[in-house]
Amino acid sequence: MILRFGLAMIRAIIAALSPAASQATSSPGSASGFVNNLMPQPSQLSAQEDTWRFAAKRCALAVAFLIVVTFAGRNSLAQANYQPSPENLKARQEFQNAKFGMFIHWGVYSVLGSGEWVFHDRALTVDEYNRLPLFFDPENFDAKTWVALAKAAGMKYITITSRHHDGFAMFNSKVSDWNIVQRTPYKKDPLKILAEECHRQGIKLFFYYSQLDWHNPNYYPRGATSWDNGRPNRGDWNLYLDDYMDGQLRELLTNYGPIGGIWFDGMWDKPDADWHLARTYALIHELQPAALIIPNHHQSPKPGEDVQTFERDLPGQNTAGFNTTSVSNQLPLESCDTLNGSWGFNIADSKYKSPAELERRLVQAAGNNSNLLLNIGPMPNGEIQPEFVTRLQAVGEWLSNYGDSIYGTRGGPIAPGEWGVTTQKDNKIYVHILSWHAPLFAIPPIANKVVEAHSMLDASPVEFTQKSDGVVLKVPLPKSDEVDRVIVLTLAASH
Ligand code: FHN
Repeated sequence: MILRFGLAMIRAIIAALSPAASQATSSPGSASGFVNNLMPQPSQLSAQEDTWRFAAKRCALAVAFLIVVTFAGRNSLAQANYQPSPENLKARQEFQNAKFGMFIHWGVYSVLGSGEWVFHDRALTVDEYNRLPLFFDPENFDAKTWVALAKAAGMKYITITSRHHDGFAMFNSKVSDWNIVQRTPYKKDPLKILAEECHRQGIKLFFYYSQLDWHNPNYYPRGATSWDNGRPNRGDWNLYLDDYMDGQLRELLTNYGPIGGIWFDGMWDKPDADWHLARTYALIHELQPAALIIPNHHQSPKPGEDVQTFERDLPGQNTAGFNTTSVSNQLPLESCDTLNGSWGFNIADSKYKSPAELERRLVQAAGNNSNLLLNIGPMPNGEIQPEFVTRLQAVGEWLSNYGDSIYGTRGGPIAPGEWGVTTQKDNKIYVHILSWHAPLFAIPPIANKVVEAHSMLDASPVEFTQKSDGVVLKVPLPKSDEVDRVIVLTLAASH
């Protein structure tokens, strides 16, 4: 619309500046006279008038072009000139303080126990996939147990798939009947139940929302992951974004109380498409200013986004091949990973990470100034498999001793390395030693004077010497099952 408006403006300005136009309005004459007036002969204009009009026309064109570029860019790219509201800035701080979240991939795909990409991986048709919801009846789903488990693990927020790439809404959506209430024997809205329980237990709830859709015909032109699954070779992209997607987002942001934010995924399927981000981001920030927009598009952050997230890697790393962009020093950071190797329930995946690996991962995330969002894929009956439960509980136990060195901290003053990381909070630096082999441990210089050092394990004092070229800590060798030796350094107040 803005583009059309801009073009109309250009036309109007040119017409207004055209000598023919002024002549035409001053002496309209007959129809044929009007046409003639639009095409004045060069001889009719003085050279001076000609130059002036040419310059004015160029100037008007430049102004109109600027209007078009400014507004069209705003519409098609992202929420330009976005100024986060005070509520949003506060929510960002709280998000950073939270440090540890539970990621949940749960959908009708869980029935097949083959992960959330099974629709695509088996190249099923839409008609075939439509049968799946008929078998989804999570009779043992108990929101209280899920939220209690997150809390026992020391997690402070939950991010759950409101819909994945199959487009199936795991909530009561009026926008389409492709949803859990209308298509499954369960007939209830688990997100509503979960949201209420999260509010009761003081856990923030975020909704994962896939922009990529393998089911809706209006997701057209289709993207890189498409296959011939029986959808027609036509569709209305604008309808998909503005009516369907924004309609569902409006539901998620109005029917579930205050939510933590929206975790977007799937833009990478059509990286060059116009996703109407300005519109969608503005809608979210308007409905809930404190809701954080967390896009997993694997690109640099765009205006309107509130958190930069990294898939299967810490910020700045790229072992998984997703994270090629630089790390923002403005936005809160998050890194997501799986507890075994899968996102959605995978019956054949037993590659569970040990509690020690998970704890290490959490420490490394915190030392890299990032949150860790750790994924589990519940089973189709609504239960969380015991292999996940025991590991999460073990991490929670570890956090009950070491939480002070994680929650509410930011990345510390020393660059993370193979040896470990530092975190910091107020006048404390937490030195997390993840690997050491000698009784003395040296770290680079710290600006403030260290006035005290102790081990978090048993509060025993740690001997240290601080010189201009660094701090040396005397650290007894680790116990065989020790994951992280945390030395707390207390700093003198700076003058
Ligand atoms: O394709 C998805 C995948 O299924 C999963 O949801 C992860 C979570 O970060 N994101 C996508 C891949 O980037």
